[in-house]
Amino acid sequence: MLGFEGGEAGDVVGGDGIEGEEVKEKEKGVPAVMRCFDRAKIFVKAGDGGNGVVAFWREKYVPFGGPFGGDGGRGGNVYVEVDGSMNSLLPFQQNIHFRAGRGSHGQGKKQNGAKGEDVVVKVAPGTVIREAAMDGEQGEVLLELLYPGQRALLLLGGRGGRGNASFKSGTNKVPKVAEIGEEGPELWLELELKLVADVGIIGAPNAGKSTLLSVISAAQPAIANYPFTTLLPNLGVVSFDYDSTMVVADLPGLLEGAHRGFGLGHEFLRHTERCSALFVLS
Ligand SMILES: Nc1nc2c(ncn2[C@@H]2O[C@H](COP(=O)(O)OP(=O)(O)OP(=O)(O)O)[C@@H](O)[C@H]2O)c(=O)[nH]1
Ligand SMILES: [Mg+2]
Repeated sequence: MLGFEGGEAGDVVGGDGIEGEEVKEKEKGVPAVMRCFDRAKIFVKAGDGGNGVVAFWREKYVPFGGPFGGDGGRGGNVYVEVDGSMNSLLPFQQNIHFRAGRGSHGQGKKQNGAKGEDVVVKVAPGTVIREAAMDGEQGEVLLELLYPGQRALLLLGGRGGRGNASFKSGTNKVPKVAEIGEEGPELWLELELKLVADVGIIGAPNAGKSTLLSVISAAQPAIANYPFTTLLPNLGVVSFDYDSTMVVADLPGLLEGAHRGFGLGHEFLRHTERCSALFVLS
């Protein structure tokens, strides 16, 4: 069975320097495929606003036409959306910068600039988004997205600058000023995936967890007679009835001493945080 007895933990505390070295090495040993599957760091930037413009109405038979400069367009927004077909954060290995388009500048004849293009960051269901850690302190949680299709506004684009037509007033009929657009905010984010499952199957390596999932659902996880066949959690849907189903997650094996970094460690247990029931196979 899984051992988390107090005596074991006591050994670690009492251990000498060599023990500590070993622990560090083990923690680094988490396979790369697992590290990037459920964690990612990305950069998002909302679009800058377009500049306003100084222009005047010039037309035959229209003397003193007055200020005629249009406003700049607003910068594009950054949205986050849950894509139900994604089940990992692997795409963020390739692509980590997301920048919304900038607003167009205003033009003469009171033409306002077009709005910048929005950017939509697609994430897997169950993703927690927090600000990137600063000075070792963990950032604040900004969003938690659970359901496919769920969409949230993360950053609002910068406002466009006003053109000189907007500054016309009773006391200043010929304003020769215009604003420049506001800069769009930018942010580094840390994404963390916690699978959305009703039941989690945990247990010792090679206990038959994947076999169980393959029997009760249509999922086809890798099954083999050696420990740590499963490196990434597998999901399966079990249907009881026409309209009642549950999602079951098969997780990697848990060894005695996982809290010290043995086996794959126990970081992957965060995927069980949202499960209503845990099934322990030993
Ligand atoms: N005899 C017997 N063998 C089983 C049973 N269930 C699974 N096995 C075998 O046990 C081996 C390991 O099964 P897996 O389903 O890969 O085990 P796992 O717990 O997912 O293992 P890891 O993912 O490596 O941690 C396979 O060779 C299975 O054929 C069972 O009920 N009886
Ligand atoms: Mg397995």
